[in-house]
Amino acid sequence: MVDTVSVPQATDPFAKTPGWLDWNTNPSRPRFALPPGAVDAHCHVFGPGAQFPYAPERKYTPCDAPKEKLFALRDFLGLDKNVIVQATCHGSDNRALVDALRAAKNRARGVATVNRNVSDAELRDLHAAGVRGTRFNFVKRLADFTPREVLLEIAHRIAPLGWHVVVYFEAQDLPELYDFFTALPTTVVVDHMGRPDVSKPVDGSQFELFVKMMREHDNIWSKVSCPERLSISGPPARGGEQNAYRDVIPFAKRLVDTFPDRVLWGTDWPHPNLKDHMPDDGSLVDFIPHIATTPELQRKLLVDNPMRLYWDMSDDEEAFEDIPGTTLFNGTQSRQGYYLNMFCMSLMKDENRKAFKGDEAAYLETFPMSDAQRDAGAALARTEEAEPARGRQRRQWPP
Ligand code: 0GY
Repeated sequence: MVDTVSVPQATDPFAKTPGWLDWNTNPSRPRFALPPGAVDAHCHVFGPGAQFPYAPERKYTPCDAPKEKLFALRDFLGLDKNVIVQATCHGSDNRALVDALRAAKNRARGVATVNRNVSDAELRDLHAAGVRGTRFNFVKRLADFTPREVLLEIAHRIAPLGWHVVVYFEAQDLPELYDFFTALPTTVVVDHMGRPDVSKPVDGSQFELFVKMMREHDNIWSKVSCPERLSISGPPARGGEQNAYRDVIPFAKRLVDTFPDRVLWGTDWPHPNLKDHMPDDGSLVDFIPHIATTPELQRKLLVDNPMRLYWDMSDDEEAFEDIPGTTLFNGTQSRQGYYLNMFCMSLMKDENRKAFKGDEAAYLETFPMSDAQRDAGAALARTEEAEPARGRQRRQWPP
């Protein structure tokens, strides 16, 4: 007879919220060809909980959605970059976000959650990792109330870094939040169009208030994201569905048409807290041409606007008269070139050059490239890889 010893089952500290829907592991390949350099400007990473524990104060426990899966989706859909937004399940512990940003090597930027106790050094570290904004959440099921004066204090702390504030709220709360949002000292980016009730008319009083806020305050931007959360009529974007979420189109299209330079788009992967279906991310990409109907609007929505806001770059494509055979750079590339030149000049010192030649990795450990230099190197390398014709235009000579 064999003795049996009963071993207590380890309980999972991060058991998912009952009814939780996991992200789609089998998205369709989009039919819409994204422009080169397209940015998913709203997505999240969750955990993994064993490495980056979920916050004790969280209102839900998600499935893990680690950075590797996010980057795989980015590549599969034909996106170039991500803006990763700190999700409430991680509270103000930004470690999972920072880890993903560092791993993305300039192909991601972040929006963190910070509280009033954050130190200047912590803010600087977040900035160095790629954070460019902080998020204020007014959706009651997601976050506890924070007094307005505390949020305003935080906004003033982050403003000198050039960061913006992302706000998440529901349309019925806008009248009460309006004065607070319009008094913020930074660019303000609204998540998911302020969550309008899309059963109401697109020119009805609720959405008009949102449009008025954007019209009268040119520091306010909107993400035209999350049709899967807003749609009432559907049909849901399952398995390559091409006509998904028709009732959301007039709202998103109105914002793209009216404010083409202040709109952003994102997948919202891994789609927290959805209740009845998990969208096919490929179909979400196919939603884009319904709301941004020309190549110019698509380029602004997906490339120019997020690059300006998150990668500190203009899209100045002006070509200059030049010496025969030299490479023409636009404004962005000139700035990148400048940073790289500065790095190269540091190597004019003999001892630096010897050290660099001897052991490049060790040299970069001792004299790390600044953020701007690293960004510039990575961006130029990618431009070359992705679109050689646009990145470097050889001038014809004679003309
Ligand atoms: C979204 C939407 C939601 C959740 C969060 O941070 C979050 O937990 O943003 C939601 O439940 O509506 O943008 O991901």
